[in-house]
Amino acid sequence: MKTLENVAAYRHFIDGEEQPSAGGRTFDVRNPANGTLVARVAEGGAGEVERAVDAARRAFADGRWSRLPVRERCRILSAFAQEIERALPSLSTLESTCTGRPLREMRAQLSRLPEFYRYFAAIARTAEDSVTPFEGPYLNYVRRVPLGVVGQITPWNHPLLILTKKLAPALAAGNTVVVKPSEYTPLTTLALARIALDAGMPPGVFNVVTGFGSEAGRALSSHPGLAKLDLTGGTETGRVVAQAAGANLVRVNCELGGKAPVIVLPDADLEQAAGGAIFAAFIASGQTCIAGARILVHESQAEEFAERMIARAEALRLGDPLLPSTQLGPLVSERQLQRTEHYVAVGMQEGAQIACGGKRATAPELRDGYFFEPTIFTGVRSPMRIAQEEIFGPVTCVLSYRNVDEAVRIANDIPFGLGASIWTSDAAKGMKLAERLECGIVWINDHHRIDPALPWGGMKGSGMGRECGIEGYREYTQTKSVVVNLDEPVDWYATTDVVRLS
Ligand code: TXE
Repeated sequence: MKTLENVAAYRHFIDGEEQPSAGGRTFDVRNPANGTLVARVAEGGAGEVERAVDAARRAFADGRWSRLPVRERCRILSAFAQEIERALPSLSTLESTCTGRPLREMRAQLSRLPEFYRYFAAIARTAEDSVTPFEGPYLNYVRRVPLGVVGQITPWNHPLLILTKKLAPALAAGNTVVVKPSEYTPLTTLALARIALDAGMPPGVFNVVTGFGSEAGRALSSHPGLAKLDLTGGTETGRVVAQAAGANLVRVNCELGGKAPVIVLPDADLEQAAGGAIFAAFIASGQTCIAGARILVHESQAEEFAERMIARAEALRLGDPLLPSTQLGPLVSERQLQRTEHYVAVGMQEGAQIACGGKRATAPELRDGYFFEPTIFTGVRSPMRIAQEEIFGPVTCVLSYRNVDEAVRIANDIPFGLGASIWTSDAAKGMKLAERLECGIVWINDHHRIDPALPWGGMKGSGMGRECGIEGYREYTQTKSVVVNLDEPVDWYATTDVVRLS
C-alpha cells in the first residue's frame, strides 16, 4: 500500500524546468486496473498556462528553435527519437499503468514513436520551397515558415501516440509547443518532455501544463497568444475548443469521435474477417476513435459471422494489463465504465440482443478495476442509438445488409466519418467501395494500421484538418511569399504610362 509520502509527485514542465502550481494544487492519477494511487500531479490553471505560453513565445521569438539551421533541428529530433527508443520499456510500463491498456499493446504502439520524429525530421530536412510563375520581371519565391506557439490538447486513450502525431510535425517545422495532456494520463507526456530536454531540445520549446480540461484546457484553448490549437478529444469538446480558439482567430485542428464501420463483403474469408472485426472492436477495450463499432455483414452470413465473433470475444483474456498474457485491460475510468454500462442498457431498451458480455467483469481479481466484458450486440438497426453514438468501450454491434448499396447507406448514415474497413477477397471491389464511404481513412483487409506518412483525420463530425503525412507537416507551417523586382522599380507618380499592377 502506498502512503502519501512515497507516492510519486509530478509537476508541470515549463521552460525546461519542473514547476509546481501556484498554491501547490494537485490531483491524483490512479491505476484503472486496481484503483491504486500512482501519482500526485500539479493541477494547473490559467496562471500556469500563461507561464507556459510565455516561455514558448520567448523560445519562438529568439529563434533558439525556429531559426536553428534545419540540419541542427533535425539532428536534435533524431537524438530525441533515439532517447525515446532507449526509454521504451519504462514508457510502455508507465503508459500501461495509467491507461489500463495491456503492456503488449503499449509496447507495439510505442515502438512506432521514434519513427514519427525521424519521418518529420526527414520532411523538414528535404522540404523544398517553390517559385511561382509570377508575371513580369519578378521572382516570387514561397517559403514555408513555422506558425509560432501551438497548443496541443490530448486525450487518455493513446497518450503518447496521439501527442506524437501532433508534436513531431510541430517541432520539425520549428514551432514551440504547450501541451495539456489528459488529466487521466499526464505522466508519460511529462516524461517525454524531460527526454526531449536531455536530447538537446532547448528549454521552452516543449512545455507541458497538467490539469483538467475545464480549467487548464479551457485556458489554453482560449489563449490569444497561440498560432494554432490542435485537439484530440470528444466531439463536444471539439466544439467548445474550436469556438474558444476561433474567437481569437487561432487556427484549429480537431480529431474527434468516430464509430467505424467494418464492412464484410460476402466474398471475404470469414474467419480472417471475424479476427479483423474483433481486433477492430476490442483493441484498447474499444476506446479508440476508429473502433470497429458497427460490423456490417451480408444478411445471408450475419448469423454465422456473429457466431465466429462471439467465440473469439469470449476467448479474450481479461486481466492485469502488465501481464504478458492479458489481451483486454480495464476501461480508463469509472466514468467510461458507467458510460459503457449506460449504452448497454440503452441497446437492450432499443430491442437489440446481447450475444455476449454485457456486464462488468466479475472475477475476484478484476473487481477493483474498471473491467467490462467484451460485448456484442446482434439484431441492431442503424437508427438505434447504440449504432449511432460513440460508446468508447468494448461494445460492438452487428448489423446486416441486403446488398452493397444498403451497406454503403448504413456505413454513411452517421454523423461521424473517421475510419472504416472493408473485408473482401477482391481488392478491386474493395477499392470501388472505398470511394463511396464518407470517411477520412479506409483500410482494406486490415484495421487500425497507422504510419507517420498516412494523412489522419475525419470527415463530418469527426473533426477538421489532417495529422501526419506531408499534409500534416504543412498544417504546422504557413507560407511566406517574397516578391523580388528584377527590373528598375516603377516610379508610379512620376509617369503617366499605363503600367499593369496585376
Ligand atoms: O474526453 P475529452 P473525455 C470521446 C469518447 C469519450 C468522450 C469523453 O467518446 O467517451 O469523448 O471522453 C480536454 N476545453 N473521446 O471526456 O473531455 C481534456 O482535459 C479544453 C474521443 O475524457 O474530450 C483532455 O485533455 N480542453 C477521443 C482532452 O480535452 C478540454 C479521445 C480530451 O478529453 C475541455 C477521447 C475544454 N472545455 C475521448 N474539456 C478520440 N478522438 O480518440 C476537456 N478537455
